[in-house]
Amino acid sequence: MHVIDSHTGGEPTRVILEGAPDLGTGSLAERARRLATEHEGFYRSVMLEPRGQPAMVGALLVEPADPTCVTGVIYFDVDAVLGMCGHGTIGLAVTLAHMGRIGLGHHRIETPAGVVTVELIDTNTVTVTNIESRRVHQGVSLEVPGYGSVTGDVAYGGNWFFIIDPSPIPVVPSNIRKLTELTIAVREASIAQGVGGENGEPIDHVILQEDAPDPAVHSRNFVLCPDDNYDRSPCGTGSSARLACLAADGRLDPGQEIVQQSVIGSSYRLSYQPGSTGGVIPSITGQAFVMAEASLLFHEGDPFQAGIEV
Ligand code: PYC
Repeated sequence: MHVIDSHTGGEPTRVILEGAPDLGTGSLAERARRLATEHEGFYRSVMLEPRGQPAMVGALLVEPADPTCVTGVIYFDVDAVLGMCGHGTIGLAVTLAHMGRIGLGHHRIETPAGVVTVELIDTNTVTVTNIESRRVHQGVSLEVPGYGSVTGDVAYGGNWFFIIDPSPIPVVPSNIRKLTELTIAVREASIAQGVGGENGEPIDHVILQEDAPDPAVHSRNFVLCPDDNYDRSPCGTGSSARLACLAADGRLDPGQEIVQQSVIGSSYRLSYQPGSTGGVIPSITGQAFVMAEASLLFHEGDPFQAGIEV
């Protein structure tokens, strides 16, 4: 299996170029469902140690259904197939440029959540214009065992987010274990208490927000992903959901740019334009770097061919 690995603000993306199962034809959403239901063993083996690493997101390249797109892509982590992935799209654009498949300028990419646009600004810098993002519930209270009541917003940015602002625990690297435990408990409480998207979609990511001490930075976040790892980047789809909340609260004007930092201090520049159905069209600018080109080998006699499952 031929792969190219990159990182976006520290968050790894593995683009799969060859050797993946054939997902057939149909919409990207249908093919993503097929990947989720029929090929779990494939995507877990590519993400799990020893071939993968914690927090890694896979980007499986597929034929786009929309011929104006340079490629179709289906993102996944070890535990879920994702609707969209912002850091992954920045990593994918830099990887396609590294392969000579795209040049500087604008390109369309099809994802299960819809078509997104990337602008390759230089070898490493990309702006992603995401699908329309929206807040669907404001100020929802959850009873979180061991933590008490927490209040947050439910918003969509290509994945489903529960966003708590301000975080009850300081968003600093020394608290990563505590932040992880809290956000897992919040996600489990949201599922147990039936809090999700407008059609009952389960919350797959949880965000804790906090004002940043640096006046040049708007805020810092901690983002829990479906695989129970935290996003090393400020999370592109999470930042989109957050922009939808800031816009809905009148805390950020269209076109106004802010800097969003992750818990490890990597950053995105964010802004939005009003969407056509009451949400926002987010722009996310970040940097990615290609780290490795590799062939993954899966030997018959390898006891960890499927990855380390504990
Ligand atoms: O950047 O959208 C994102 C993302 C989702 C999961 C990990 N990163």
